[in-house]
Amino acid sequence: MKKEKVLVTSALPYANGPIHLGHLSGAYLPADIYVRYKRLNEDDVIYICGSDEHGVAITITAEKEKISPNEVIDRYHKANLQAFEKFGMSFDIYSRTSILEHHKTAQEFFTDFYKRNLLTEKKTLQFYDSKAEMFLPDRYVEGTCPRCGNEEARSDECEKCGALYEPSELKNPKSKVTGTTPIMKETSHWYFPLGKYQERLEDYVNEHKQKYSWKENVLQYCNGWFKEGLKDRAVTRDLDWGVKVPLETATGKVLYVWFEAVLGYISATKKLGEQRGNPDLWKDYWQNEESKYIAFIGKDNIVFHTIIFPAMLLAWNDGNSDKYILPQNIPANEFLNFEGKKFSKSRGWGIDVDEFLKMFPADSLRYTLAANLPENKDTDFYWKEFQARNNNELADILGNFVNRTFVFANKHFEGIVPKTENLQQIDIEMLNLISKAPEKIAELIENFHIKDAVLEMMNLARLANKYFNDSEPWKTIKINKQICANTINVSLQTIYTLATILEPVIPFSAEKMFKMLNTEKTNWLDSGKSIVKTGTKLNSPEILFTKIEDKTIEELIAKLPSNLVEEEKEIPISIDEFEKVKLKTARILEAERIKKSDKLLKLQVLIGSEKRQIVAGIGKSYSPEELIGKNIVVVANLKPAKLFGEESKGMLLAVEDSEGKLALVGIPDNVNPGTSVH
Ligand code: B3M
Ligand code: ZN
Repeated sequence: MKKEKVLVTSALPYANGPIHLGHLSGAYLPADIYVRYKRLNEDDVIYICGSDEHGVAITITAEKEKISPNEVIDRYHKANLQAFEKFGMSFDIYSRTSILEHHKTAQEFFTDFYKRNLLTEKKTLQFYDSKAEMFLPDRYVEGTCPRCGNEEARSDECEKCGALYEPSELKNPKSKVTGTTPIMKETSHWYFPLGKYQERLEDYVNEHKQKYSWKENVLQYCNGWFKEGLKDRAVTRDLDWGVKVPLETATGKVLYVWFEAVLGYISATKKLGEQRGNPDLWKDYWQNEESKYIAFIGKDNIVFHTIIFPAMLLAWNDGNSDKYILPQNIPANEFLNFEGKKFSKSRGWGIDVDEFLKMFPADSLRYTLAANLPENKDTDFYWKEFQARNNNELADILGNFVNRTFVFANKHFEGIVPKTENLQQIDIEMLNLISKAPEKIAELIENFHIKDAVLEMMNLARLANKYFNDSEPWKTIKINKQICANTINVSLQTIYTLATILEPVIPFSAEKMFKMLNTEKTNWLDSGKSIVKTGTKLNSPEILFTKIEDKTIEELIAKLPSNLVEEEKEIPISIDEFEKVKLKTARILEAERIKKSDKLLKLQVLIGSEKRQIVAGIGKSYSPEELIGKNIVVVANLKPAKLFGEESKGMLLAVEDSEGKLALVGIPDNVNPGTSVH
C-alpha cells in the first residue's frame, strides 16, 4: 500500500481553563487514535496542536482571576500540556500562539492581503470605556434588555427572553471593566471579503464531500452558511491583547483571534521544523500536493475550518507562488455531555482530565470515551458506564484473556512460547480472524468511524476469550499437550494482534502487552500474521486493568453538585395545576418576519373560530412561507405580552435540538384547530 503523507491538527484549546472530558471526546482523542493508527501503518504523519492564547476568552479570564493575561496563558498552557501528556496524547508538537513565529506568520497573512487590496477598511460605532480608555468588545458590555427588562442582558442579546438587538438599543449599558457607562465612539476595522470566495468554497465543499465523504453534520453547517450568503468579516479588533495589526495607523488594534488562531497550525508546524533542525519541514506538509490535511475539531468550530480558514488559504494562493493545501477532511464531532447535562465550569458540572487521572488510569478513560464518541450525535459520560466499560470489557474480556493465557503459558510451558503442530479447525479460524482484523479496522479508522473501530477491537478480544474457552486447554493439557500448546501459541499471537490494534486506544496497556510478549511492535497490517516467535521467553505478566468498586463510583456520583441537580430537577405539579394550562391546537394562517429581528415571526393563527396573533421566536428555524397551513399546539391562556411592539397572545410549543434548532410540536392534519390537548 502506498504510504501517505498526512498532516493532522486538533483545534487549539484556549489557554484559559483546564481541559475536560468533553474537549477530549470532541477534537483530541479521535485525532490521537487516528494518528497512532497512521504511525503503526507506517504513514508519514505529523500531529500538530497547541494553545490558543489570544482573544477575549483570555482577557476576561485574566480580569476574573485578577491576574495578567500572560499569567493566564502560562498557567493553563502548562497545565493543559501536562494533562494531555498524562492522557497519552501523542502530539508531535504542542505549540502556542504567543510565540514570535506565530505573530510573524499571522502578520504575514494580513500584510499580504492588505498589500493586495483584499481588505476594506470600514467605520463603525462601538462602545468605548472612557475611563479604561478602551473599546469594549461585545462581551464586555452589560445592560438592561430593551424588551424584557432583564438587567444582565448582553450588549446585543438577552439570554433571558432571547431577544437580539443592536447594541445601541441596550438600555443603561455598563462597562464590565470599570462599571462606568460607555459611550459610542467611531472606530475602523479591516474586513476580509469572504463573500467573494463563496462560489469557490461551495465547489470545494461539494467536491470534498463526495470524494472524501464528509460528515453530514459538517455539510449541514456549511450549507446553512452558504444559503445565508457569506459576508465580509472584520479581521481586526480594538484590544491590546493579541497579534498587533501590522500597520502604523492601527494602534491599539489586534488581529481577530480566529483570523490568527487557525494560522497557529502553520506556525506550530514551523516551530516543529525548527526543533527538528529542518526549518523547511512545514512546507513539506502544508505546501505539498502529495500531502493530505485532516483537521479534527468540535462542532462549534466548523465554520472556521470549513469556510474561513480555506478562504484565507485560497486568498493567499491567489497571489503567491507557494501554495497551501486545503483540508481534505474535517471530521467534526458533536458534544459529550456529563451525566445528562452540559459541562459547565462555573457550575462545577463535569470533571477535568487532570482530576480524573488522579483517580483512574488514562487507558480506562480513553477506552470509555472512544467507545462512546459523539460522532453523529451528542453523547454522555456516565460514571456507571465508565465503571461498566472498565470492569466488564477491559478487565473481564481483554484483561482476563491476556491473564489466562499468560498463567497457562507460565504454568505449563515454562513461560516460553510453545511451538504449534497440526493445528485444528478452531485454531485456524482464530488465526484467520486475527489476520483479517487489522484491515477491517483500518478501513473504519480511515473513514473516521472510530467508534465502530473500537467496537470491532473489543469484539476481537471477545472472540479470543471464546476461543480460549472452547479450546478448553485445562482439559487438553491432560490429554494431548500439543493441542494445548497450539491453543496457547494462537492465544499469544492474538494478544499481539490485540496489542497492536488497541494501541491507538489504550497505548499504555498495549505497551505492557508488547513487553509481556517480549516482542517488538511491527506495523499494523502485519500484526495479524503470527509475529510472536516460537521459543520466545515471555516476561512476567502484569495486571492490565483493575476493577472499580461500586463504592468508588457511588461516592463520585454523590459528590456531583446537588444544587444543580436541584435546579434542573422537575418540580412535581398536581393535575389541577396542569389543568390550568390550556393547550389547544391551532392552524397557522399567516406568518411574517418582524423587522430588526432574525428570530421573531408574527403569526396569525386560528384557534377554533378565533383568530389570534402570536409572536414566536422560531425565525431562525423556519421561514414564514413554510409555516402557513401548519397545525401546531399553543398555550392558549397565556397572559398577553408585547414583543418588538407587537402583541402576542399565546405561545407555541416547539422542541429544541442540541444545536438550538427548533421543531414545532406537530399534530395530525385531521384535527380541527381549537381542539384541547390533554
Ligand atoms: N480556541 C476555540 C475553542 O477552544 C478555539 C479553537 C481554535 S482552533 C484554531 O473551542
Ligand atoms: Zn430580555
